[in-house]
Amino acid sequence: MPSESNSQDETGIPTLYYRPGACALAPHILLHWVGTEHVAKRAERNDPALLAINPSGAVPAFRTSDGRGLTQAAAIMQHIALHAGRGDLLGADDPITRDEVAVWLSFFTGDFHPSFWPYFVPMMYISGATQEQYPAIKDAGIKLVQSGLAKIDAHLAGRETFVGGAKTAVDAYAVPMLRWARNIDGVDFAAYANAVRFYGIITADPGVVAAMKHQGIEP
Ligand SMILES: N[C@@H](CCC(=O)N[C@@H](CS)C(=O)NCC(=O)O)C(=O)O
Repeated sequence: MPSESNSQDETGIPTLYYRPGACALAPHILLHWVGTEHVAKRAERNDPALLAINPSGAVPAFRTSDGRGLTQAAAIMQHIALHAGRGDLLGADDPITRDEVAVWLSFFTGDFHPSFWPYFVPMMYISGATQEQYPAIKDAGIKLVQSGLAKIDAHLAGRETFVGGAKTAVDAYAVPMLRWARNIDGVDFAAYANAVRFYGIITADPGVVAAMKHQGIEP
């Protein structure tokens, strides 16, 4: 189990900035999988240490062991895996697996994650939106989430991991995404049996359990 703190930055120790349950949970899980000593620090949007890395205040943000600031979950996960000599978590041992990891990480970060935005922040989608317009905007987001879930569910038929026969960064990223999907109104997560089965398996993983416990969240 890697040593982990919630309260302080320590020189030379990589630091992940997160908010509970946000997509930063994915690199947090990866830090546990690789066993790297790290600090995982809850950071509100106005936290100066977070803003120094990402002026938008979005998480995840990451301070590397040599002091560089990184943003973007996929880039942070690649750094964590490669820095720990765990290229296998990116499919590095096999060119086909590597391509598939890239495809699924891009799908999750570029397609599926943004499909939740109309639901979570409907006010972003119409200038001067009124509250009466929110249900229609949220409904559009729910349809996007359902479409993504159908694709995920079909892919997971007969599989315990997204790519190849062992865990990769994709499985870590799937955790916060499927957790959101099962917790929003309007999505019948139970209807996606393969996704439900995968989520049950992955949330019993010790690294996932540890990261969720640190963030104070339940599956
Ligand atoms: N493309 C970015 C997306 C980051 C993102 O949208 N983070 C969300 C949380 S999941 C966030 O912090 N949003 C701004 C906010 O909550 O104020 C990534 O992959 O890291």
